[in-house]
Amino acid sequence: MENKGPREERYDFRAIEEKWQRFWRENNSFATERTAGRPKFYNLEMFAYPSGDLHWGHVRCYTVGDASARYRIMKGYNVLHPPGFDAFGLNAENAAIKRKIHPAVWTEQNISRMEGQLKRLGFSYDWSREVITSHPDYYKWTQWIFLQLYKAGLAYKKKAPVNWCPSCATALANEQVVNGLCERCDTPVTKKQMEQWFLRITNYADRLLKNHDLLDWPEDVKAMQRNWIGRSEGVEITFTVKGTGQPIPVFTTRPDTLFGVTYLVLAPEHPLVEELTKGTPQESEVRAFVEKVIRVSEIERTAEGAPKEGMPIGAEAINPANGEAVPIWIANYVLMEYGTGAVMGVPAHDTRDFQFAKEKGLEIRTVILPPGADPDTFQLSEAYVDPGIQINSGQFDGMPSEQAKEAIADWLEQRGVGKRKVNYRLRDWLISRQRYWGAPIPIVYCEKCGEQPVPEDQLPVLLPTDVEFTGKGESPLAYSKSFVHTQCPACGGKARRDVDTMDTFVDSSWYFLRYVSPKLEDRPWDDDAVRQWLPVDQYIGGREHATMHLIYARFVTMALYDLGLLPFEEPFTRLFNQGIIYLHGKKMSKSRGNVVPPDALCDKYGADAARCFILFIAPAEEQAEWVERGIEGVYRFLARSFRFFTTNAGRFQKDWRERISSAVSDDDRALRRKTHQTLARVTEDIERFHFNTAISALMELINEMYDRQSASDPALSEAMENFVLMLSPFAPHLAEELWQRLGMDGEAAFQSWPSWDPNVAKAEEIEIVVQVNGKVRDRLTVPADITDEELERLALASQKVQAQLDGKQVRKVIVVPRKLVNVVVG
Ligand code: ANZ
Ligand code: ZN
Repeated sequence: MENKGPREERYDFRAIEEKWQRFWRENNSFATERTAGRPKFYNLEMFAYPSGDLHWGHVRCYTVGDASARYRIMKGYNVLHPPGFDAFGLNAENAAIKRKIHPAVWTEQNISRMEGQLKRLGFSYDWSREVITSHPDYYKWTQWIFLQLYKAGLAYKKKAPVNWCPSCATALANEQVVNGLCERCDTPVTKKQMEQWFLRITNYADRLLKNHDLLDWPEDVKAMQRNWIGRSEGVEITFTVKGTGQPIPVFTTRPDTLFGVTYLVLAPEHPLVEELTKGTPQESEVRAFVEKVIRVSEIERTAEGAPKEGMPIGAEAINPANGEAVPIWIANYVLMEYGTGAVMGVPAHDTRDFQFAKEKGLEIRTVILPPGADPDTFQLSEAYVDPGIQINSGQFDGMPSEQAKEAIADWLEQRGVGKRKVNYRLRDWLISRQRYWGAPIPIVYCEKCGEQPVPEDQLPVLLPTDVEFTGKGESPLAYSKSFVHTQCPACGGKARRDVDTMDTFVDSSWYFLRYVSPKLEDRPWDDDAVRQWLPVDQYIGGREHATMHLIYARFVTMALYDLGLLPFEEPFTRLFNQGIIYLHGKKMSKSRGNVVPPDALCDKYGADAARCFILFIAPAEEQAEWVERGIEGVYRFLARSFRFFTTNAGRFQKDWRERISSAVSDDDRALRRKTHQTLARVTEDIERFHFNTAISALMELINEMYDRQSASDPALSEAMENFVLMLSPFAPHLAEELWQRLGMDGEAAFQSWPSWDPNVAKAEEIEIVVQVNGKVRDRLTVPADITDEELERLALASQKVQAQLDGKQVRKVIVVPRKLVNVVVG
């Protein structure tokens, strides 16, 4: 029974939490140790964008990360667990436009607010290592990394049609366009010709794929990256323009369909289009079509079910396989940026081509017959896309199409009209942004010397302060005279700076390297510290970063490795994705305007309750709808735990280990069993990041402790001590308080994680008598806590019982709990 005496002390979480936060701060409790002879564990959560308030989505990520970090400390690791902010970005600038407050001021205000919220939640961060990407001592090194990539030929400038968000008034990387919409503001993305900087991530496409084998990551994230990279093996086949002989290479994954080509399609942007139509009657009509298509995004153009639009341009192409002339078309569904920007049309065997040919009245010629089909009567009602037998394919007739793929590729290669080729969907990473609040691109343009990198000793290229925020689509830096005009580092003559800033994903593609030596002034990182800490052992963050941050960071790490600047290729050994928190069915996020900050619940129930609650709400990897009232149950659990300890503190014996063997009562055995079972469960659950079930195991344990208060002091002490240690990763303030009140030395947070004795944890067993029609036929040894249903099932499954049944019907099964089962047959 719960003992509610008048002297009972209230669970004053406010006082407890303030006390321990002060203690941790004053003692630098979570400062990283570098020299300890323990294995290292780099535990990192994706750092936050300082949007103004921490919300429960953040709290979930950071609480999971903190439980993991605290557990690793207790497991004896030397843990690195640093905080930081991804502090550049558009919001700051939009706030500046709207509220006339400088982005730096807005950002710093938000950071200090969010720091306060993080500290209040009692996370075990080493605050001395905080990294803020908008500070010059950080972005100096972002610029330095750009220069290393530039010198290695991995950064280049190119004029290209880029994704343009008219609302954000900036160019976007392909990764930032989601279903044709701007990832930030959901505005339809258009195309615009611009000179922009790109990073050559495509050089790393194969390695980004291959290295997946090295990573302990969720399969779905790897799959998303695989799709994004989109590796595809095929053949580049050279068609020629009839009459002039100009080559038109096309990329196909299906050389086996080459004899079925009935037309050829160029992307509207293809350079041959203008050339072939100049001075022809179609010229103006073609130009009008091209202009219309160019403005539509790639995604919309190629979306399944999107209307296929196109027109013939009057010229013809020669198929190198059979010398046949086919009409050349242009169509919206062929993209200039993929393959060669030209496609051979095979309507019989490609769904898209089939639809297009039907609409445009183009010939459909079958060259692959389904296995077993009769060539004389076979009719296509839709594209046949599977393997089969070659027909109408010259010397390849009768060959299985899978084999013909290779044979035709060989044949084309031998004749010099085709070449095997691997293509990727992945595009080079566009990093120029026409915005202010980012790291300036460290390049200048000289009238005489052209493009020049800023010398490393002139870094950082500082953001100017004499800037107007217009949001009008040219970088605000372009209007800062003090910024734009500079000297050429090569000849000392007049030069202009690049006025764009870098995509903020460049900032976050290396921040995990900075934490190991965050204050270093003359280098981005200390090599010894890098060797000591990296790669990150456990990375924690949202799945939405699968194709942006997580690909970029891998690419930058690999590139730095190739440049000899890092001793490892993959930054994040193990990845955990916490599920998204929804509010009223929508993802909780600042940009959707539906954030709930943690403060109100922290005020009312405390940080420990907030932490346990967000872990308890659902399995950590699953999405969860935000329902506030669940916190009360968790709060009651903590308050009840506190009460148990205050009421029973007098019974606690520090030396219970020496006394425990004499404990033999039923209560003792039951309590000890529960303690050791809980240790086993909680340990396994934490290892697998199943924090919700770990917390329910602790709830069960405290219930058992209440139920078994008549157990001996040593058995009760064992339960109490282990309960506190297991509670510590989840509710660290309360755990520390209880630890102190038990009179223990040191802090709970730095004790060794307790182990358990499987013999003590083993379920108690009892013997059950099994009767058939009242006669004893068998005896079963079963766990004492077995359910009636399970007991009935076991009894009926007994061979001795089965032997008695002998075709007769079971009429009834009577279970007397813990004693007997009687099977009535007749
Ligand atoms: C002829 C053919 C016949 C094709 C057939 C498919 C089936 P993945 O797997 O994505 O690489 N293609 C090539 N370049 C294109 C471009 N720039 N824009 C649009 N489509 C393009 O797909 C490669 C296939 O996509 C190629 O193989 C080509 O169509 C088309 F029965 O060539 B195929
Ligand atoms: Zn110059």
